[in-house]
Amino acid sequence: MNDAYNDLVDKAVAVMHRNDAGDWTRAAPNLYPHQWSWDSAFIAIGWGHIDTHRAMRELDRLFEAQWRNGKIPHIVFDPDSTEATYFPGPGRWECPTLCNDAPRPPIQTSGICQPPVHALAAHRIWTTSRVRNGHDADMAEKWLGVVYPKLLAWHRYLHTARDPEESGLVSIFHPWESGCDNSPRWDFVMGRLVVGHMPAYTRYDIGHVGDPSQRPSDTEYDYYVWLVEEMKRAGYDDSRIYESHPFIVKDVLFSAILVAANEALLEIARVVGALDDDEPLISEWIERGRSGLEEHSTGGGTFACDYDVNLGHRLEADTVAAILAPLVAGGIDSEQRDTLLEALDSDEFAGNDALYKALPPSTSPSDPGFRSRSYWRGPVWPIINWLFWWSLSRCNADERARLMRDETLAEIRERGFAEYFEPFTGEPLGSDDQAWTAAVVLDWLLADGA
Ligand code: 2M8
Repeated sequence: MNDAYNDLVDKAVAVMHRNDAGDWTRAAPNLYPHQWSWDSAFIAIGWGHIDTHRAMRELDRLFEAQWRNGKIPHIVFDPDSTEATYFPGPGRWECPTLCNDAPRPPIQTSGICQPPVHALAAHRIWTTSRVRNGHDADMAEKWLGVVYPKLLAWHRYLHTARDPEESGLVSIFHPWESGCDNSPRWDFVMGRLVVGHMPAYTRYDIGHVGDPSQRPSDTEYDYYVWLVEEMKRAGYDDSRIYESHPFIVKDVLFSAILVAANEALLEIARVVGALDDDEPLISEWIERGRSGLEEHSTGGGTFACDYDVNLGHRLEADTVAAILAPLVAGGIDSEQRDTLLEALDSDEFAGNDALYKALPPSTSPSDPGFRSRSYWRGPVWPIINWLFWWSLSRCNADERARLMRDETLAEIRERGFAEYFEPFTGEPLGSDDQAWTAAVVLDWLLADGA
C-alpha cells in the first residue's frame, strides 16, 4: 500500500466505528440510521479487514431477519429507533401484521429486497480471513457452513418467486429494490403510475441532507410510497403482487449481481462440502442468468437493457448499468469486453474530459434524465466503482481496474467519505460518513496485493 494512503485507512476505520451499532452498522449516521441489506454486505467486506468476527456478525444479524420464503429484507430496523428518524419506518411497512413470512417482532424489517451481493461478501470475508491468520480462517470456514443454506435459500427465492418465467432475470417490484433508486432507468414505468389515496407521510431525508436537489423529488416519493401501499394490499405475497402490480421490471444489474453471487455460492458450496448436491442447480442458475442477460441486450448482445414485464418492452436509458451488468455477470469474450471498455471510456462515461476524475457518472450526461447532483441520476458512486473494479479484474482488464480504484481513492481522499459525488466538480453529496464508502476504501487499501 502506498504510504500516502495510511491516513485514509485510519479515517475509513473511524467512519466504520462511528456507524457501528454493536453487531450491525448504520448505513450512514443520520440519513440512514438502520441496517440496509446491500450496504451491509459491502460493510461486512470492510469489517473483514479489521475484525473477522465482527464481519461475520454483520451478515449474521442481517440473516436473522431473513423471511421464511428466503427473502433478505432491504432494511432491518434499529429496534431502539423511533419512527421519526427515517420514512418509511416499520409502522408504515407493517410486515409482521400483513405477512406470515415476515420475521416476528422484536425483529422489524421492510417488505422488499436489494441486490444480492451477500454471497460475494461472505466469500470475500473468508478469503480475507485466510490472509489474516489461521485462527480467523478456521472460524470463517466454519461460519461459511452456517451461512451457506441461508444464501442458497435467498438465491432460490430470487430464482423462483422473482422469476416465475424462468427467464434468468430477476423481477423487482420497487425502484428501491434496484438500489439505484431514482435512476432514469425507471422513469418510463414510474411516469405511468397513478397514485391513489394513501395516508399522509413526512419525509425526514431532506432534513438530513439539507439540499433537496440531491434527493428524489416529492413526486418520486409519492410513487415510492404508493408502490409500498400496493404491495401491502397484496400482503407482500409475491404471486399476488405479480398479478396486478404496476411496477414489475427485469433489472439487469440486480440479475447480473445474482450471476456473480451464484459463482461465489458455488465456491462456498465447495468449501462446505455441498458441491455434489447443489452444483447442478447453482450452475443452471448461472447459465440461465447469463443467457437471460444476453437476450435482454442491445448492441449485438453487448449492453444490458432492463425490461418492463407488464408492457413487454425494453427500458432504454443511458446509465452505467448497461455496461456494468455484463461485466459483473462475466462469461464474456474479449471482443465483448473491449466493446464494453470502449463504452466505459467514451465521452458518455469515464472518458469525458470535463470530469473531475476519470470516473463514470451513474447516468450519461447526454441522457435526458441526467441531473449532476441528484442521487442516482448522475453522481459518481464509490460502490459502483468497486463493482467495476472487481469485475474488470475478473476479466483480465487489470490496468483498467487499477485506474478505477485509484481515481476513486483519490476522490475520497480529496473530498471525504461521501455517499456520492458530483461528476464534474467532485462536490461531496448526500450523507457524510457513508459506511459503504469507508468499506470499499478498506478493501482496496488492505486487501492482499493492494
Ligand atoms: C438509498 O436508498 C434508500 C432507500 O432504500 C433511501 O434513499 O432512503 C440507496 O442509495 C440505496 O441503494 C442504499 O442502499 C440506501 C442506504 O445507503 O440509500
